[in-house]
Amino acid sequence: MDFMATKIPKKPVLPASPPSVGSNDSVVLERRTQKVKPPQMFQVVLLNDDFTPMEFVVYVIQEFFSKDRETATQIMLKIHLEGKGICGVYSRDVASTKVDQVTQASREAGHPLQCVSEPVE
Ligand code: TYC
Repeated sequence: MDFMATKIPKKPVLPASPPSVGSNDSVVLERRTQKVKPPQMFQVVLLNDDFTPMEFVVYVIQEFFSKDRETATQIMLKIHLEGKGICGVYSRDVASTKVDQVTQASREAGHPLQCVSEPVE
């Protein structure tokens, strides 16, 4: 039987500031602020057009954004009525891949559906 070497990930530790000595020999430890920001996230948005069938948009939202049929239909109708709608929020690479996959599937099916990603503010 094979055993995999596993390591329990450690909590990241902030570098401690060098202790400084106060005027009366007291030791002063300053609290450092967090330096690592969470990564920028990207929302993947579908745009409305006059030609792509509603059924195809519902299929795309289910297939590429893992939504159930009811949720996908609601998102599609929002896009149809308001012009655009968010289908999901991902890291930069995943969002970019979603845009490519949706665009390829749409062109292969002969539809002009537009899919873009934009940074979440
Ligand atoms: N407006 C399209 C129609 O009436 C439907 C549609 C919805 C198209 C959402 C694109 O992202 C879209 N057939």
